[in-house]
Amino acid sequence: VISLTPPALATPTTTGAVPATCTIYLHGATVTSWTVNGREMLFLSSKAILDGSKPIRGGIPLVFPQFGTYPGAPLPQHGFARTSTWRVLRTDVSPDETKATVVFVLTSSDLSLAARTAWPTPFRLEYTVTVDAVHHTLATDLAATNLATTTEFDMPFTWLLHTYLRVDAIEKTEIRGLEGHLYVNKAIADRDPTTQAFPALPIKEETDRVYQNVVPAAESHLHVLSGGRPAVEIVRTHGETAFRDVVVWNPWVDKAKAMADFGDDEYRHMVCVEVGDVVVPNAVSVAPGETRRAGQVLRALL
Ligand code: TA6
Repeated sequence: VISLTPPALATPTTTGAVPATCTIYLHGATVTSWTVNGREMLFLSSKAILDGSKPIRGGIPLVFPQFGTYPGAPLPQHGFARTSTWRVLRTDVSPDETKATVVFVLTSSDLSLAARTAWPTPFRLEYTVTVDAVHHTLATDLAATNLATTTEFDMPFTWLLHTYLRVDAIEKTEIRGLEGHLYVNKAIADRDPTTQAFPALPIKEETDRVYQNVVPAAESHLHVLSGGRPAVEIVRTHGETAFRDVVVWNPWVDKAKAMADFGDDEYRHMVCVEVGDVVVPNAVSVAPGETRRAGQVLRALL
């Protein structure tokens, strides 16, 4: 387990809280905690399994090289990144000591035999986590490199940051920034794409919406408001290779009860707002020797 705390601001403030901390498990390189002035910004289930035997239920699980699953898929649901043991490449602290960074790496040789058999393409995945105690941000960036040397091995994949945000109360939560975008709600039988007409998306039932081509633009950052006040802004990074799709998920009552690693009433204190490239038209393909970068910056709006 890696703990990141920018040294310059590692001493508790007058409120007794440290401005910024972040905890990451080598299992899945899963961020499990990000605190800002002592306030936990991410949701981690009280029943999350942290021993490496299952994906961690909460924080920011990494989805790669496959979002979801389909009949006969050789890979498990959401791929192998979130259940592999990553390695720490390096840690850095900014000269002014207000930012702390850790870089993780996962390559084909780190995979289980099953995963390598299911996905034989030689690859290198780097994951950079930076906590900034001055700007109250957590940046998480992925870089996928195709290590194949012969030309016929392009590397197609879908990927996503499966961010579990903590909210005071789901009934007072809304997500902004998805107005006018096309989505499919996987939680209902009708899979016809629909356009969201309203500026705010409240969460009042099981929700599993896949918004496609929510192209990031300056004014289209995503905002999660909790209790009527802004809580977190999600900014997608890396310009023209920025993540294009957004998934919003809350299991609600029945699905919450059906998950062993999720408390029955915990759906009231979380919402997943996940940025990625997940719909078939947005699947990424990286040529041998090439690298694709995408990421997000979460900003706590105090
Ligand atoms: O967040 C979107 C989603 O694909 C949902 O359909 C739900 O399955 C969720 O991921 C959690 O998946 P998991 O495999 O972590 O239980």
